[in-house]
Amino acid sequence: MVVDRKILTLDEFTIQQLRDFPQATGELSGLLRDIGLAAKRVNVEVNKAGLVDILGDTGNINVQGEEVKKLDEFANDQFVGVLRHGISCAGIASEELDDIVVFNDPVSNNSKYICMFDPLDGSANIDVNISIGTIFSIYRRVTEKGKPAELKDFLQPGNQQVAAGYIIYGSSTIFVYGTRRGVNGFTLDPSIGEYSLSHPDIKCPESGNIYSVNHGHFFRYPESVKKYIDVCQHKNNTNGGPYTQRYIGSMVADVHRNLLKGGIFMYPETTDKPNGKLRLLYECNPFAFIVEVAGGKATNGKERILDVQPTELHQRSPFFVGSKKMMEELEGFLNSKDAKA
Ligand code: P6P
Repeated sequence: MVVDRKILTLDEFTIQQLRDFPQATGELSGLLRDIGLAAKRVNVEVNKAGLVDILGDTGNINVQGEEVKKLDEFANDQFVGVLRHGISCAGIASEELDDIVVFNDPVSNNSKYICMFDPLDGSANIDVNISIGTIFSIYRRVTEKGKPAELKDFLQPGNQQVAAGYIIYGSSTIFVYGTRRGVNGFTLDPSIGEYSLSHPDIKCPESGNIYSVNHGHFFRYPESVKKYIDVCQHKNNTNGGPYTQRYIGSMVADVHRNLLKGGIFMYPETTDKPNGKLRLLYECNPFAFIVEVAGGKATNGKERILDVQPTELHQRSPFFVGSKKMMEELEGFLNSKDAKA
């Protein structure tokens, strides 16, 4: 039997990465495997949503003041459960939980990583069958191993991320993660129940023609952002062709498309949301890390977003992310003198 070794599973890929770092403990591989397992369980429910009583609201409101969907809660339970019972994570933070969860058992306390995630981003789209996703971010803890993790392990700038990724539950289920060595995508093969390498060494095209923004908020955006959107509507893009606007209100789907095809995703601050809507720690930073490793750029409108020192677990941030040349064109407007007026 000829085995095609080119089609590596996620586990084979992460273990092969260990070959290049003999001193590595394999903990990161284990953590990614745990996240992948939880995502498989979420995927099963997402794929049959509508057939079973898992759609709709729980009647609860999360720390963000948003209605908690049954699938949100289910997804959160899967990730917390797998990571708590794994051996590679000292604690987690989640969009669905007010505070950090420190696993505080001898094995978990001896883990060197913590993980933050949005267990099911875009949940408002669940009931209408639009692609949704899980976003995760992994840091090395800064507190002493052997002791319980603390809040300071989570309030690290995004430039300290060891790895970040997302799972998009769409026409297929794709697990994308990046480390400083690169970004790779793995498509879930239902026939073997494994994620198989399908998008090796993802690079974000330097330019593109897609701009993603919610036009419904247009008149509440800063003037500099309005001017850039005006360019997108009236002028050719940095490739020389016309722009196209694509925005489906599910960040994982919008950013995944732009990462592969080239484009820019914007969730600016507005007059009614001066800090924007998206969360810095488990939405903005993971995608900023992935897109930067893939060759793109990410900012909060004022600075490289990965350099922002977080102060609160669920703090929000304006967010602009995408192809290098498109981001540089946007920054020309954001940094212009009248933008600072
Ligand atoms: P708006 C989904 O609720 C989400 O957090 C992101 O996935 C998405 O990009 C954004 O909000 C959409 O927000 O205000 O455009 O509906």
